[in-house]
Amino acid sequence: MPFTIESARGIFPNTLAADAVPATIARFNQLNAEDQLALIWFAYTEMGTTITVAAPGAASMILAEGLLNQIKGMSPLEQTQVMCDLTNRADTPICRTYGTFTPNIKLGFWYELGRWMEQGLVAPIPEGYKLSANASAVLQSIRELDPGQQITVLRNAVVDMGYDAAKMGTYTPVSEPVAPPKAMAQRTQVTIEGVTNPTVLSYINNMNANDFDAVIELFADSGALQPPFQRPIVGRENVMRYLREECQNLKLIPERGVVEPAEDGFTQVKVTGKVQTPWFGANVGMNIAWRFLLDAQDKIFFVAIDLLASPKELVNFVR
Ligand code: 45D
Repeated sequence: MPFTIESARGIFPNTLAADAVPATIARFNQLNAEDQLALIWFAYTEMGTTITVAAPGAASMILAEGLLNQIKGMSPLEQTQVMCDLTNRADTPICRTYGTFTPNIKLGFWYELGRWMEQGLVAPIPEGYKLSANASAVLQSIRELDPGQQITVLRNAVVDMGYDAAKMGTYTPVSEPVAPPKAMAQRTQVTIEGVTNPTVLSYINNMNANDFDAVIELFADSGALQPPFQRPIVGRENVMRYLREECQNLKLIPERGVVEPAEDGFTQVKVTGKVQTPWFGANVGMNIAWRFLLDAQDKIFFVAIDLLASPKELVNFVR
């Protein structure tokens, strides 16, 4: 039977993803808005003592500026209400605007609000706020995750806030401008122990160069990319939009992999290694697997990116 996107998702089924991340988010979502806000505040400030977040690029700040200034001009009570609305995904003008932001703009928005909360320009989490027992338990679970999983929980919490853009009909997403790809002289070439497949190498090298035109050429027309804990993004046009909106300035550091024939002349390749996000740079190396399914023409029919459960998974090539 020929592969479908659905069946392709099951290649290398023994890959253990960090299920603690969606499990923690599900528990977080059960909490009331005050607890959610205070919990993120505590998690973020505790994290900040060991790993620092890089200031967002000027572009994402400018794009969030309108909302930020509107909030800065409010009374403390109104400011708290806006933050609760965002957390509750309420249907308000501010929540709708936030909903049009791509993840990096949402993160930049909260980065700035967090600084203003520290400086007293925006209503802080009340001094001595006591988390509920459930919220304390969720915070404790977050403390026990590895840094790559912690930052994924925080990112997902931020991405989920605001009014759900899927309910908005047509809208223009607010996203950072796409920087030109790296100059040829500045590009790096990776080597992957056990993998010489040119499509896979080219995928990694072009991602690292922000050369999304070259990356998309590697995909089959109806090819798909599945980000961690998400449904596959299907088709070149959709994948290209995702690359431009969410994948700038990542650093992919593959280490090793396996290449095997699959049905219908397809090839399956699993690569493991680290990925760094521009938000944390070399401070946080996420343990990642790429599970590629290449068609007979060596085009990417499917690639899943998994956040791995533990560093042990970096050497797990059991099928
Ligand atoms: O609510 O090959 C306050 C793909 C309190 C592409 C706050 C990839 C109140 C293909 C503290 C103010 C992309 C899939 C909030 C590879 C409150 C590909 C603020 C993988 C919210 C490899 C909180 C890429 C703040 C990966 C400011 C895996 C939180 C990328 C900030 C992963 C959190 C990137 C930040 C991750 C989190 C980035 C900045 C996980 C950033 C996380």
